[in-house]
Amino acid sequence: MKSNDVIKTTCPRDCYDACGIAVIRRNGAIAKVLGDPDHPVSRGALCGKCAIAYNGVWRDPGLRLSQPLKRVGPKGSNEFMPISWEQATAEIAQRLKQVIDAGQARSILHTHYTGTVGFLAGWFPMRFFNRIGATEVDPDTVCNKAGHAALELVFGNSLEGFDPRTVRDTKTILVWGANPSSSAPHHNKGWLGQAQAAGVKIIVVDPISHGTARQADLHLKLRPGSDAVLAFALLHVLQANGLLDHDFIAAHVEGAVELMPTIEAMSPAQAEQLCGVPAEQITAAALAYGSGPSLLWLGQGVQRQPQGGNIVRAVAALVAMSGQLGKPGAGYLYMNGPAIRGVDMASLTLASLAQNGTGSVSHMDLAATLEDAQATRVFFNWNNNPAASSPEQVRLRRALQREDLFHVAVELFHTDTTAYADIVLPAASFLECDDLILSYFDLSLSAQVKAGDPPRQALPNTEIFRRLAAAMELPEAALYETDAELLQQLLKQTSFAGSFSDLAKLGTVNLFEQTRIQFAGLKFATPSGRIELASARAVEQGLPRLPQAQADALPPEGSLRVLSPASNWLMNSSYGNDATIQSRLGVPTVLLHADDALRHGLRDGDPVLLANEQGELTLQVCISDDTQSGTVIVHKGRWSGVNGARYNVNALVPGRQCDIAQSTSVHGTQAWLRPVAAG
Ligand SMILES: Nc1nc2c(c(=O)[nH]1)N[C@H]1C(S)=C(S)[C@@H](COP(=O)(O)OP(=O)(O)OC[C@H]3O[C@@H](n4cnc5c(=O)[nH]c(N)nc54)[C@H](O)[C@@H]3O)O[C@H]1N2
Ligand SMILES: Nc1nc2c(c(=O)[nH]1)N[C@H]1C(S)=C(S)[C@@H](COP(=O)(O)OP(=O)(O)OC[C@H]3O[C@@H](n4cnc5c(=O)[nH]c(N)nc54)[C@H](O)[C@@H]3O)O[C@H]1N2
Ligand code: SF4
Ligand SMILES: [Mo]
Repeated sequence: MKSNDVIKTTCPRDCYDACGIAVIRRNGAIAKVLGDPDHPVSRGALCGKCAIAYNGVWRDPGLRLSQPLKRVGPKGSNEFMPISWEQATAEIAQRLKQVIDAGQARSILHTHYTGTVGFLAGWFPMRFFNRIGATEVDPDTVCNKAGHAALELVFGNSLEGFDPRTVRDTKTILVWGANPSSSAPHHNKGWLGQAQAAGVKIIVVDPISHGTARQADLHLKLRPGSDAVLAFALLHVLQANGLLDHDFIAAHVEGAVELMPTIEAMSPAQAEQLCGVPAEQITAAALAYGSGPSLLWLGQGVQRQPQGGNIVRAVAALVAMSGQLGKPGAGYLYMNGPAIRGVDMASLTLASLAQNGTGSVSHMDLAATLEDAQATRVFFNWNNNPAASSPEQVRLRRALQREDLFHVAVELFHTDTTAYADIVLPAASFLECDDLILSYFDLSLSAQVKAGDPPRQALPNTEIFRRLAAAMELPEAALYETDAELLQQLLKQTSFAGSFSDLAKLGTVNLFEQTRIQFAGLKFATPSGRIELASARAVEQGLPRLPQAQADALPPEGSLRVLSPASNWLMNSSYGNDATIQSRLGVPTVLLHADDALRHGLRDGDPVLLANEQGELTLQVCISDDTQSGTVIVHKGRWSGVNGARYNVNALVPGRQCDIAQSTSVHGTQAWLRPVAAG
């Protein structure tokens, strides 16, 4: 008789924590998915949502897709019949060839994103799309592109963050527009909690009183979209108190002198008017941050504002002019990317396979692009659920009903998006294939290890795209490399000396023995080689040369700002089909400040319509001081058909681009409240 055994693997969600997982197997089958007690981050516990989902929906044979399906009912009806892999790949290949042979390869559109951040399952399929010359819906435009583009302008690199271990030399941590209590629960309790216990001062800048903000030493609860004003006021206090680092500025910063008049004009009292944060809190935060050494955790929520690029450039000025960079205990983190660990993404995605180039569109234009019969003849979605996650939800779902659109979905589950597909291909989950995970918070490398078999005919993303390449008779060997070969090649690029099976035994390794200093040589990949607060490249992009001290106007009378941040119980839209998660979530709510509730004559538990020119949602009022007057919260990621909801908050979100890189401005959404009609 076989005994129990344990497989160490890694959570591949798009999450700062990258938890180590222990899969308990009984007779070779997965019995339980738990946190790895030996893992430095998870320390034996997964977050609540994954503990439920990995032992629920993720392994529920009744809910997982287990064979290729072909649509038999009208688009959106969710009526399918099973077909073989051969039939599915042959039909897809035939349609793709038709389009490519007609010189219309660019009208093959594909979306992909956060289903998994595994290197193979997340990026190998790009080889196929590059080879056929398809158009990619730029994934980051729905999430974090503005921040990347702005940091790229200023520092020449957005993918080099602080090494979290440097915190031992830190006095203050500024958490700006991130919500670790929800998006990084282990680092919230572990890294941040331990730092605070050791005397590090934690300051949070966020319009919402989330868990991390409530635990912080100081919470600057600013108005949404007013961050640039706050950043300039903090600089004002530094200037007034001799805390600007003039030596650092002289040696490494472009544009500081040009910014001085704006800094001098933005007193804390003036900023209080514009961003709603009491002047004395601004002063206290500036003195703590400026004294340093200080770390800045620059989150992804803040740059989803209409002026997200300007905000990030203004906050970057705070880092640069206070000299909080290039020394122990200082730095900022947006993300730690693969390149620091030696991994060359381009070697995996092979853009060089594109013989006639490829195309790219923003997620903000997805609905319009899908509507256009010339622009989109074929649509693929893989690792992505755009009918739940992307803006203009009503319009987007209508576009997906186009009878002449050939739509292929590669998924684990029937989702809001697969409902419209012509062919659905069943994918293996992370528990069912090997992969590599690189945390974007620290500098580790982790193995994702196969712990069980996929349901019936489901296959890993990599194998699905190898089969599609074969059905299309594409000749390039790179399209057929095996997972084992890919893993070996990637590992070779890192400083890890062993094989994949060596890494699998360890689970996670840190690739740097010593704490790494961010931008240690103070060399920046900008045209000047310096930190560019004044940026000629910004001007070329139609942006101001310098960050501006501006705040968004308040919503017009009768309107409210709608923030749609992450829920503790969902990972984007993932897990929304798990029954236990659904009971934790309860009915869809709108969190409303007591002042707004009073103004609208609403009480806790009342049903209400939240509407704008995009659409409307029926929600239950939840009066909460998490939010502030003028701003409501509707969490992202709900599924249709659950608790009576037809749409989620993205039915209210326009496809408006923010000020940079065609990125999302989801947190600039405005809507109004209406009573639900009686009867
Ligand atoms: N209103 C509002 N909307 C938002 C946001 C917001 O703040 N507010 N945030 C945005 C952000 S930050 C992001 S990143 C996007 C994310 O949007 P999405 O990328 O759509 O994320 P998910 O909703 O989790 O969908 C991922 C899908 O991949 C599937 N999947 C998981 N593993 C695999 C696999 O191995 N193979 C395949 N083929 N599929 C797999 C899952 O079942 C799931 O349906 O949403 C954005 N949408
Ligand atoms: N539980 C859970 N965890 C997740 C996800 C999830 O859906 N659920 N999604 C994952 C993904 S894809 C991502 S990208 C990461 C992102 O994780 P984070 O970087 O933590 O970013 P968000 O959680 O999107 O937003 C953080 C905060 O931005 C704030 N914010 C909104 N507008 C403003 C503003 O104008 N100014 C300031 N200062 N703050 C503002 C919101 O109130 C929110 O508290 O989280 C990941 N982790
Ligand atoms: S989603 Fe994040 S917190 Fe939850 S188990 Fe995965 S890595 Fe850990
Ligand atoms: Mo994201």
